[in-house]
Amino acid sequence: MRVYIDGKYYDEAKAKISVFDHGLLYGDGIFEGIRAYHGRVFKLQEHVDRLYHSAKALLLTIPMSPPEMMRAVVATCRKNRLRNGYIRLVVTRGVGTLGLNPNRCKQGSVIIIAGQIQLYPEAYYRNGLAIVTVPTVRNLHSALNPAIKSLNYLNNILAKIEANNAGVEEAVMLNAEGYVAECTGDNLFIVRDDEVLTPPLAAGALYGITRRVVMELAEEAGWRVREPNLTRYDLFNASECFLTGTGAEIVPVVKIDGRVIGSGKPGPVTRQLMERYHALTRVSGEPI
Ligand code: PXG
Repeated sequence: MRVYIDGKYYDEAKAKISVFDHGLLYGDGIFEGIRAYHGRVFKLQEHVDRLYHSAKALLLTIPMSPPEMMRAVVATCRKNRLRNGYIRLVVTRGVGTLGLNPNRCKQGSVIIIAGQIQLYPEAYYRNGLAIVTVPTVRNLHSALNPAIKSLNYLNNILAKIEANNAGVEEAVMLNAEGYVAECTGDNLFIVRDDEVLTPPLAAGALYGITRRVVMELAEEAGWRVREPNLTRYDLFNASECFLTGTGAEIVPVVKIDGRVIGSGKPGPVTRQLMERYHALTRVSGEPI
């Protein structure tokens, strides 16, 4: 594998970043996780736009333009002959001093890794996933806005540890008011009375690109899509529940905090959205 760092390609073993990079010292940086399907990068423009929005929020200057970034991603895929896989795009604040002042960092670093991703095991897509709500509250948007896809993912990692301790793979994170925000690496949806519902972004969720695609697909299929605040009670009494994310795609949820959701099997709306999503990934994206 050849890894892109600041305009050059390095062998995996030589792809290294300084220990004085503020991305390492403080989690001061941003990232994107992108998928390639059938020789096309899926929703590349949307991921690059979100990257630049994260950068804007952190006053982080990315040392290249968005079109240059798109070309670098495609070029890295080509270099690695990647047709189906996962692209991790990272921008760090760059090398600075041991103090946290970001102004001491002269230039940000851009890293592009084109590899593979471990999806959830196939059985979860067929049979559904059990998840739990966890005590770790989602970051307040007034503290560290969950819309920023920053390298500081400890809030999510703490929740993931709590999910693992409970013997499940994913955690539902609530915000400080107790409303559902999202999961540690996925957005959450429920189906109720022929409506497809997902928490509003202001509840403390990442502006998920898969979330947006799924909302569009659901509307096209004729379901009403809304973004109300949701409580645990709403999740327990949903007829269906599923998670969305670049890595996970659409994964059905059949149990939350021990409560069986709907029939206890992936529901018809979820299954139809999964089909429509896969169909879209077969035909759409930036050619490599
Ligand atoms: N919420 C959070 C906190 C995320 O990190 C999503 C929602 C889904 O957003 P997208 O735009 O991907 O639909 C994410 C994205 C991984 C992995 O390795 C995680 C994500 C993406 C790709 C891989 O676990 N999270």
